[in-house]
Amino acid sequence: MNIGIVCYPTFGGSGVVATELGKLLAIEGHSVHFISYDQPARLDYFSQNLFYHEVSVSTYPLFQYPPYELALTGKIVEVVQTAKLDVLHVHYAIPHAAAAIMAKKILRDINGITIPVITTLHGTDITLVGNDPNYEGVVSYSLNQSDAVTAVSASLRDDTYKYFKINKTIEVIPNFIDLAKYSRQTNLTFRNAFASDEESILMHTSNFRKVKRIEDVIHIFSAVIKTKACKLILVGDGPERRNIELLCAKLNLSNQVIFMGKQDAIEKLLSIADVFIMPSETESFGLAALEAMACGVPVICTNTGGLPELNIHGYSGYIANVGDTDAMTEYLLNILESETSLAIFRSNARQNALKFGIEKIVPLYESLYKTLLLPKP
Ligand code: GMT
Repeated sequence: MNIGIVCYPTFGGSGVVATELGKLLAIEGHSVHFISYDQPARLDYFSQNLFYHEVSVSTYPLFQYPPYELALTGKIVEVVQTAKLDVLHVHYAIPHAAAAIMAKKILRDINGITIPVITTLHGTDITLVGNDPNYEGVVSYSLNQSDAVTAVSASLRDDTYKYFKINKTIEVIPNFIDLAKYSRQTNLTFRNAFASDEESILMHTSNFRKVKRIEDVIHIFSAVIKTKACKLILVGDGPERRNIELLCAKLNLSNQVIFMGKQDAIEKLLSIADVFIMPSETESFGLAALEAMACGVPVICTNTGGLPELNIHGYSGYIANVGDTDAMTEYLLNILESETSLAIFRSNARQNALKFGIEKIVPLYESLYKTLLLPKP
């Protein structure tokens, strides 16, 4: 098949999922054409089956807001024809679904070409951004006009039905992970560069947006170190980073909290962590938590969105109410109570991640593409 994938090129979850999906489809022999405004961050190697088409937006003094969506629509129309795409898979509804639907109609009306469009919803496109009254009508229309819509968790599917007027079935296809790449790689020298043998390592990775509630990570850490010697490693960058640095300074934690910034080899860092903390306000799936579990790191998270579909309370980690840092502190200390307890949680975390192996989930997308290619009865 010739498959077009539209995504954000950044380190954010939807871009990562789209890129990893495309890479595996290419390994299986499909030709995969990425369409984005920059080279996707995880598109980090050459393959004869992988192609990248850049969307460039021309500026003009009149444009306070350069028309990215139109440039994207034009690029989709072009790539569908030149690469003879069989299907177009767009990740994140805004503005990708709307651009894809406009391109689909142009191709049908002007070029006589039919291109099936699959829209995959990732989370904030529905829960934070999408239900803004300015977008709601366009998002509902674009989803209803898509040939198939998928959501990365049952919770996100239900939220979509709640916030939008959707008249079609939304299929749940959870996110996935490459279990060979994401597995614990013990490296004591690397670990000792961050913490002594007596200290545990707590970790959080994110794009440092408000929705991640990183201040809760800091409050949990400051409570945990009263009982257990620990270091906290924060990976990623974003708008909240400065506030969090200031909070650490205020609480006198600057020497125990390490800010790593954006990192590529996240599996190496996760491999030295003992517990992963994700206290998000909302989280449709929590790919970062899955990456941690695959590396054998138990997860403390909130009971929001799709997280309870991913983390099993008392098995692969613990789940608490949003903002309940006392409960999260208690659960975390419970995991770290003894070497035996930590070893059990570690092993359970990895075991739980096995359900989301890339080789189990990617065929679900492939069979969805195939259904859309069948002639309509
Ligand atoms: O909020 C982010 O972390 C980025 C955002 C994205 O689309 O890039 O993540 C969303 O999609 C990820 C991949 O499906 C999910 O794992 C995240 O849970 C989801 N984020 C939220 O719902 C806040």
